[in-house]
Amino acid sequence: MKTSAKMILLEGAAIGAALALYAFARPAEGAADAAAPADQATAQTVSDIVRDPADLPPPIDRRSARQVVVNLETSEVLGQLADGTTYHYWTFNKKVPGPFIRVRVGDTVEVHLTNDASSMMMHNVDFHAVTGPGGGAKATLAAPGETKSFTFKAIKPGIFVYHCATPMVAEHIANGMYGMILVEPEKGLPKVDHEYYVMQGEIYTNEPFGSRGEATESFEKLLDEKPEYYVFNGAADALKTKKLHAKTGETTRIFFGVGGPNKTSSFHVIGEMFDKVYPLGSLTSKTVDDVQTVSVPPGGAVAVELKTEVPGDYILVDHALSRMERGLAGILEVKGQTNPEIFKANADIALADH
Ligand SMILES: [Cu+2]
Repeated sequence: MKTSAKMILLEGAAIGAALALYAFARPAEGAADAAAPADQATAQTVSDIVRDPADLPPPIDRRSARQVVVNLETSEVLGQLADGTTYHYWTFNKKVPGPFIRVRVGDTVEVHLTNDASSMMMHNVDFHAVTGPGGGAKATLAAPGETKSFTFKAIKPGIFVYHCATPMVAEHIANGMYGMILVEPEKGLPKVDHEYYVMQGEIYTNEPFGSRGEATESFEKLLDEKPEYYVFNGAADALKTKKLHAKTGETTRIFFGVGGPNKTSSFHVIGEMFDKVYPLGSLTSKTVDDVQTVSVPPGGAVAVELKTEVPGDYILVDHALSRMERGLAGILEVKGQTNPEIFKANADIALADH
């Protein structure tokens, strides 16, 4: 009785400790000594952490499966969050989102994850394309300076999210640790003129939206799910500068995912309809045609295709439009001949003469 009570107490304490670790992420053991002094921190260069939406590999043209090696490096970098505002991001390969990984169904994927020696935190990766414990999270949990590896077979085609899954998971994701992996079906996807890679996330800062200087993370706002910033590809209004481009008559495919960690996106392009949607990121279900807005949950993804008919700027938004005021907007710039049969602005109509 005594022993079992003691064991329960010990187990309880262990669970408590685990929960505490889960609730409050701490720097990796021994890493605190490596912390840069404040004066060095202020001298730190500010990185452009924004992933260009055109930065993704081309379609896979091989017809057979093979072994693929994926190298990920987790790095903590000071990045530009908004005009005049920086933020200490945690990243895969120094950009948000992490690299777009493209494999084919049946491929055997060998993942190497290196946690940069300068990191303060432990990191890992959980791929939603993996069938296996934690999506690879446990196998890749790496302390600063360590490299971990695992191998998986991509048995299902689809568009999948990956993310860091180190406690507090929501914190690691909010700080920028998410990306997408496309597992192409055997015959690939239909050919299009352009492909783009866009992911939505939230950033929780102590300082109100728009404050200048280095913004710091707020646990309270994270747990309350009240972000100050909403971002496409890592930073406020980033894709207004790093635009998506197309010409009239061309078809554009956007791989769109939500890192989150918390908010569902009502993804919409102002002035367009999606001709084709691969709902929920499924590439084996029927596509859905002629859609205005598509709902994408955190940890979820979709592909949409649109043919652009009329030149102009088309704005990518989450149709929960208050978020546009907190940094969530991008531009698809369409060039080409005007197309008055489909759209034209009419001359002002004179007021009726009384
Ligand atoms: Cu992490």
